[in-house]
Amino acid sequence: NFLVKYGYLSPHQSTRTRDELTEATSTFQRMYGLAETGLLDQDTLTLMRQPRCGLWDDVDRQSIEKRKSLVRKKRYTLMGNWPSKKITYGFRMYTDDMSTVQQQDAVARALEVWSRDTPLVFTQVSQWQKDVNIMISFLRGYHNDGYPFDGPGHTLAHAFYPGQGDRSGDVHFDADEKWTYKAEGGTNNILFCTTDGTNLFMVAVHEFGHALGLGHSTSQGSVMLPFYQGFKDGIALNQDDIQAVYTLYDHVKDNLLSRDEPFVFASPTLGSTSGVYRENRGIPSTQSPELCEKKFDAVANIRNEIYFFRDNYFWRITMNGHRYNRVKMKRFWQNFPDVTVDAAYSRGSKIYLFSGTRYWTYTDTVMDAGSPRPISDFGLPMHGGIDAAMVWYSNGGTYFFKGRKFWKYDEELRRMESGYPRDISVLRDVPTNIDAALTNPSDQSVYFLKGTRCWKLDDDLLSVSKGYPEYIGVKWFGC
Ligand SMILES: [Ca+2]
Ligand SMILES: [Ca+2]
Ligand SMILES: [Zn+2]
Ligand SMILES: [Zn+2]
Repeated sequence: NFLVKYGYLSPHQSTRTRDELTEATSTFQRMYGLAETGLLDQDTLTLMRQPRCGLWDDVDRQSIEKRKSLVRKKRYTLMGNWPSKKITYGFRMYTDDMSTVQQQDAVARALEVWSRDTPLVFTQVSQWQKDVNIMISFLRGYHNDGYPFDGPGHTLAHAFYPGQGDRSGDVHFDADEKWTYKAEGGTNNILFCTTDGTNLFMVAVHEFGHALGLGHSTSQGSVMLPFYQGFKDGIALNQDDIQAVYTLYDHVKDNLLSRDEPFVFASPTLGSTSGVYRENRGIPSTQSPELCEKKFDAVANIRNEIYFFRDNYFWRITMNGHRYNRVKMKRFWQNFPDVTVDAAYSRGSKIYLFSGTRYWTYTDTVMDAGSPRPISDFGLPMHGGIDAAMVWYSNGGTYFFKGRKFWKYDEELRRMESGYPRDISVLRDVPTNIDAALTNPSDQSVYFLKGTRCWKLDDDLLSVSKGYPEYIGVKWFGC
């Protein structure tokens, strides 16, 4: 039954030979890294019984790929795309298991997983608006789409690939599951420590992948693995997921006419495994995906050059735009430990590097005595570190950012200015939880970085400048 339901055996055959069953079982075992016995042994049955997504596994392509995988093949399948990177979503039917605010939050955070590392932008709209891309419903049993749910357990949800049909992009959650809400990072809060039930956020991350055009994956760590794995903190797309989104959407040009443009390729509906598979066209760029597709940990203006930090390395761009290759932190800053830089800023010959609740100061490339020190020196809270730091040229102040708060530090008096922290919403349209911030040496403007994009601040209006956000790669790396 499982082998038929998820695409391992054809449903249009009344009799099957033992060989066909063995072959189908082997295929399943091969795809998920089990011992390839061809028998329904304990490990195999355990995995088959796990709660999962209702869509088919992409059997033919993946099993063939794995068989001849001398070279690492693309481990994702593409099922179609929307004609725009700006994608709308809405709710048609809510569940009673939690408040609508919680459902909207879980969904918004799930979409944030998809927008964080990709060029996609999501907007919630009313269910009455015409042509909503992704419509969300909680439904039970037979619900008139030919794919009935199965009561509590096993099948948790399914979704429809992008296309022009009424249901395209729609996501259905099985209303017979007990859906739970848990905020990311909420593990310390006893109220959110639910171990039973099915986490809406986790399942939503997976189903939105289908609604964006991705099929099931067997890639380690992919959010498109079909089995439910319980709540995981800090879930993110893996490299294959990100590559799939770029392949689907990179060529999509957003303009006013985009809604009327023909779809680029065929859009099979749910259950089909005959999606048109496109070879990766590559990222149109002179630079590597390292610089065009990934976020940075921190960025700083040091002596009018921009330093981009990621994973113990940095890239440097001079004022006239010359780009230097990646350099290991400790090759430049003496004795700097193997930690990730959360934030960095510089004044004169002093450089301040932050990681967690500690910071290091350097005079040029020499570490100052006493480093590292606790960030409470600045009056910053001693939990979790900070998101970003910068010197704001137009007023000379040092600023720190964390979550939705920011502080202004008085370097003369060595304390935070009164009235801080303030809410980042006073800087209109600047996102919360930014990755990095700096004053750009070439135009003396403040830029906030988050994911693959940056926001330029208009100093006078204290709001985001026209034309932003822009891609970091486009702005600085010639992507
Ligand atoms: Ca179910
Ligand atoms: Ca950061
Ligand atoms: Zn799925
Ligand atoms: Zn359905």
